[in-house]
Amino acid sequence: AHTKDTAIRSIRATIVEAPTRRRHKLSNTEVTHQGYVLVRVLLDNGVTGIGEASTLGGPRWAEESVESIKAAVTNYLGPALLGQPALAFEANALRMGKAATRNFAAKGAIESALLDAAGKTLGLPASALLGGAIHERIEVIWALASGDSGQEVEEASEKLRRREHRQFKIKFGFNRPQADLKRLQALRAGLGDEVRLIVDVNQGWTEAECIRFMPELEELDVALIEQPVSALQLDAMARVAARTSIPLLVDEAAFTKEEIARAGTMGCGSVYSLKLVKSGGLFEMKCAAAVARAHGLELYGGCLLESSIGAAAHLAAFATLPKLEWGTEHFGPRILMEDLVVNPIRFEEFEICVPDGPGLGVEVDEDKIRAFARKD
Ligand code: MUC
Ligand code: MG
Repeated sequence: AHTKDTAIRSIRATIVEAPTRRRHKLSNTEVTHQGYVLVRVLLDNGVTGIGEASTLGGPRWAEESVESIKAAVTNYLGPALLGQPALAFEANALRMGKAATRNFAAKGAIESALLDAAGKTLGLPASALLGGAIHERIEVIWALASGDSGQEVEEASEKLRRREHRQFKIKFGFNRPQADLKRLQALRAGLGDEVRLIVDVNQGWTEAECIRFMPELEELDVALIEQPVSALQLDAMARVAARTSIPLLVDEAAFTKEEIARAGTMGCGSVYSLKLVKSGGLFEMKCAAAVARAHGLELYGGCLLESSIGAAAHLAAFATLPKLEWGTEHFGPRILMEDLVVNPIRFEEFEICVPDGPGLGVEVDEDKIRAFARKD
């Protein structure tokens, strides 16, 4: 239906601040609300599409803030696409690349919205436009980030009991390393030896701290260490990777394909975290996966605490990858007090279900969006 006229008529951006169930801490920030920019595209055929750009505590995890994303969409990226066919994904990405360098979260949200609108027009899931889904469900990790080990053992135990998650990522770096290690000991003791624990330091340690504290992480059978040192210290990260028996996960250190290639060549880690906020588009995220793979890196489906809208976009691409060794951490829909869609993504038997409806397969909850929209 309406496939003839997929010209892009309008692109609008709305800032939304959605409350989280608990405080979520990282090395350099903490959040009680998730800041998103929702991008809506309208095509000439009357079909609308939605995409989401996620941030964490302002322009801290990456350089983009909700304000900068909205400005980039409204003033530069949106105008570059008006009148273009929604299905011209590659050409539209080129146009966005000419209109603005980087601004990956903004570009990723627009492309997601175009995939949603195109999929709805064609009656196909976004994954079909990305090469076709190979997987219907993906193992899903939960993050522990309150910093209170008693509360975290309780939270994780509940997830285990409900058979929602059996792998946990523990956020490090907002305490002294010694305090974080105590917390990790308590988690290992409280959750048992079977549970897979991953540690994300979010660049919080120096190389010296890694040398000192990695043996303890090995002792506690940590499965993966994410971005222990500064994203800019590739040499240090490579030396750390060479010293420890635990694989390192490259996160903030590599956004673009070139950065992934460099990190891979230098041996900065052996797993890569895929994120829309780093790739700037779902097609580009698949290219990132290929480059990482070609450098011998395994793949991890990263997140930035997206709602079901952003999670659905990531899942559409993840589902098309032959292999995602470490599964995904798209627990974002469940950390929100209220999700932004009327049909939240389902979590079953330790897995997240890839939506299979047209487009992103989620339906926006307009009341929630009105309630959480920033009034400015
Ligand atoms: C990150 O650095 O991986 C995603 C989940 C979480 O707890 O932190 C983020 C970002
Ligand atoms: Mg990380």
